[in-house]
Amino acid sequence: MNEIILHHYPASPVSEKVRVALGIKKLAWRSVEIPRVPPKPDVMPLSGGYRRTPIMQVGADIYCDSHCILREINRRYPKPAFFPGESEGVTWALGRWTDALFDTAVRLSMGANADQLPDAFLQDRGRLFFGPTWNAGKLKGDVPHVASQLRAQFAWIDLQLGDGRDYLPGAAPGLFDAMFYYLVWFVRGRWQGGPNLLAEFPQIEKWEQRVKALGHGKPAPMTPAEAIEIARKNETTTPEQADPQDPLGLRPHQRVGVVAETDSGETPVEGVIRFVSADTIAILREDPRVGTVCVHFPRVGYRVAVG
Ligand SMILES: N[C@@H](CCC(=O)N[C@@H](CS)C(=O)NCC(=O)O)C(=O)O
Repeated sequence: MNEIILHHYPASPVSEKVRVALGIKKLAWRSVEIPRVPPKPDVMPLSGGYRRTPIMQVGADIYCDSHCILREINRRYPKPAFFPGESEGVTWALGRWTDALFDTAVRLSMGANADQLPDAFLQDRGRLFFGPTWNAGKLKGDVPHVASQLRAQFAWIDLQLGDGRDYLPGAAPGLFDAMFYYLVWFVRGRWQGGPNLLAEFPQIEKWEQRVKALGHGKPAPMTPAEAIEIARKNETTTPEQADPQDPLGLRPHQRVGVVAETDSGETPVEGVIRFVSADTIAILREDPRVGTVCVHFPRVGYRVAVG
């Protein structure tokens, strides 16, 4: 049972990053559609409370956050390369930049659409992305400023593509394409000013078509019940691993809680450490519907609390 199962919904931009990455790897995968807002009753037994999208499942291993997902896809399927031209380190670093730019794009889209968005969605995302003191009026007033931030940073990529390369890493597509494409996809589709802003960047627009043509690999639908059954029937394939250099002194069998290091009001996921490294932490947890699952998180951007 080594199938990749992606828990996502079509309109999710971060899922689009992962779908394009699956396209670059030309992979077959299973697609479980999940709700856009909580409650997510068929996701929580798998993730232990992590509520963001997307989540990847392989058997009884659950991967939270696109960075963890992309690392795992690359570990399982090294070819075709995510990093043509040996640019792996810098690509992960650029992923942090595109994450920050995603927050900028969300600010723009929510500010511009605040009056049209369903209230439940607006309240949920406002709290999640902008913290407990967020304010729709301020978001609306900030739209021109935020557009100026996005425009200047998109211009860097247009400039880079201007040297004649077909893809961001060079002649062949790579992970950096997926990491920037989802922003273009989001800005074009979810902000009225998007098409106009993008029209300023002819190199980005030509590249956008090339990346779109890479596709999403081969998705086939799966029901949430099937995914839960797969988790229940399988055992984790993650080995126990310690890291003697870990700055927090984390070690296997310790009970911990893991949560995104933002003021987003998310619940820590609790469990017992199975695997710890500089990049990843994986914890074992139990749930009556799925038995024991191993939930993986990136270290960067996540806080681990012992006890
Ligand atoms: N750092 C996370 C961010 C994921 C994220 O914010 N995703 C959005 C959707 S694109 C989300 O979770 N929205 C709330 C939800 O789906 O419940 C990652 O890279 O996966």
